[in-house]
Amino acid sequence: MGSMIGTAIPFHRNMPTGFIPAALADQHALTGKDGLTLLNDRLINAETPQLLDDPITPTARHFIRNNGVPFEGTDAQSWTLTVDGLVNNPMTMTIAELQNNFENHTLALTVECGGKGRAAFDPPAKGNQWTLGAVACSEWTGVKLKDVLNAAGVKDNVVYTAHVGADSHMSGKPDKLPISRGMPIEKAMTDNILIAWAQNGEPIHPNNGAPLRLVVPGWPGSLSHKWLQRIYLRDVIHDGPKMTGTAYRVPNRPVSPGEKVDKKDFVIIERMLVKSLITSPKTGTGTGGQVEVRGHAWSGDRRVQRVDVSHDFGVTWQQAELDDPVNDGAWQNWRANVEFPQAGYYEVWAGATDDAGEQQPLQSPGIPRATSTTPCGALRLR
Ligand SMILES: Nc1nc2c(c(=O)[nH]1)N[C@H]1C(S)=C(S)[C@@H](COP(=O)(O)O)O[C@H]1N2
Ligand SMILES: [Mo]
Repeated sequence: MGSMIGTAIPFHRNMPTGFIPAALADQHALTGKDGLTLLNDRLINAETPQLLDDPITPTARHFIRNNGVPFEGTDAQSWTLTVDGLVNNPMTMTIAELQNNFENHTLALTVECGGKGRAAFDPPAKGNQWTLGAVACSEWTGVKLKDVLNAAGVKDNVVYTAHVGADSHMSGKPDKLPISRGMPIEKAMTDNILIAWAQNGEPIHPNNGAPLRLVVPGWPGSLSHKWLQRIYLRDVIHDGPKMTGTAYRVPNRPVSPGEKVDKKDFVIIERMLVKSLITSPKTGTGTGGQVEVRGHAWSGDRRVQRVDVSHDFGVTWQQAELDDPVNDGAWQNWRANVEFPQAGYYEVWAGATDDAGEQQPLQSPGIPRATSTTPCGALRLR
C-alpha cells in the first residue's frame, strides 16, 4: 500500500484488516463511479451531485453508503446465502441455485438513505452531511425475498427479519458487525423486494454490495443489505447494530429542531416520506425563456399523485406532467415547461403529493425559508 501512496506508512500495523487509507480510498472505491462527491473517505460515503437526471440511475451514479469496511472481492461462484432462524427448512444456497430455483425478476427500485438531506438541518445533525444525492433508482435483477422466505417456510411466531453481510466493523474485530438491520415480516413478504445479483444488467458494483444484496424500496436504504450472506427470522424486533438507540430512528412525534428527546420516545423509521427532486436544469445554469424542468418523485410504499412546480417563490404553482412508476417501488419521473419572463435569478421549487394526500413540506421546521432549498428540491436559475 505504501508504494501505492508513494511513501512509507510508519503505523501500517495499526490499520484494521481491509482498511483502505483515505489517500487511496477515493480512487479505489470510486472506480466505475462518475463524479460522486466523497463525504467520508474512511468508510467511503459518496453522493451524487446533480447528476440524477436519468430515469434509471446508471451504476456509475448510484451513491455509496458504508457503515463499515466494505467487503473486498466478488467471488460470485462460491458465495452463499443462508436463510435460517425461525423457518421450517433452513437453507444455504449459492447464487446459481437462487437463479435456478426461483423466478428471476428485474425491477427498478428506489433506494434512499435515511440520512439524505441532513446537511440542511439546523442545528446540525451528526453523521455524514448528505445533501440531496443519497438516492438512486437502478434496475436490479434477482429473486423475490418473499419467494425465498416461502420456500424456507416462515414459522407462525416470526415478527422480524435480521440481515447479515460480509463487510467488517471499523474496529477490525471479526465478530462485530458494522450493521445488521431487519424489517417486520409483513414488509418482508411484499412483492417488490429483491435479493439481487445484478445492477443495470451487470454484476453489482463492488461498493453497492457485490455479489449479492437486498433491495428494499420505500423504506430506509439501510434495509437494503449489501454483501448479503444471511437472513434469519426472529420472534422479536431485531436488535442488531444500528437497530437500537437513535440509529435509523426518529422521534415518535413532531419536535422542534435541536429539542432533546428521550431515547424511549424514538421509533424505527419505516416508510420514507413523500419527496421530489429537481434534476434538470442544474443549479446556476439556464437561459430564461421556456425551460423544461424535470426530476423524480417518490413516496415510500405509495404512489405520487401530483408534482407542482413554482418559479416565483411559491406564489403560483404549475402542475407537472407525472409518469407512472415503471413498476411498483420505482420513482416517478416528471417534467414541466416553465416560462422564465426575463434573465435573472429564480428559484424553482417542486413539491410532491402522494395518493394518501401527504404533501412534501415547503420547508423543514426550523429552516428559515430563504435557505430552505432542500425539502422542495429547489433549484436556482440564473
Ligand atoms: N452490509 C451493509 N449493507 C448496507 C450498508 C452497510 O454499511 N453495510 N449500508 C446501508 C445503507 S445505510 C444504505 S443507505 C444503503 C446504500 O446502498 P448503496 O451504498 O448501494 O447506495 O446500503 C445499506 N446496506
Ligand atoms: Mo443509509
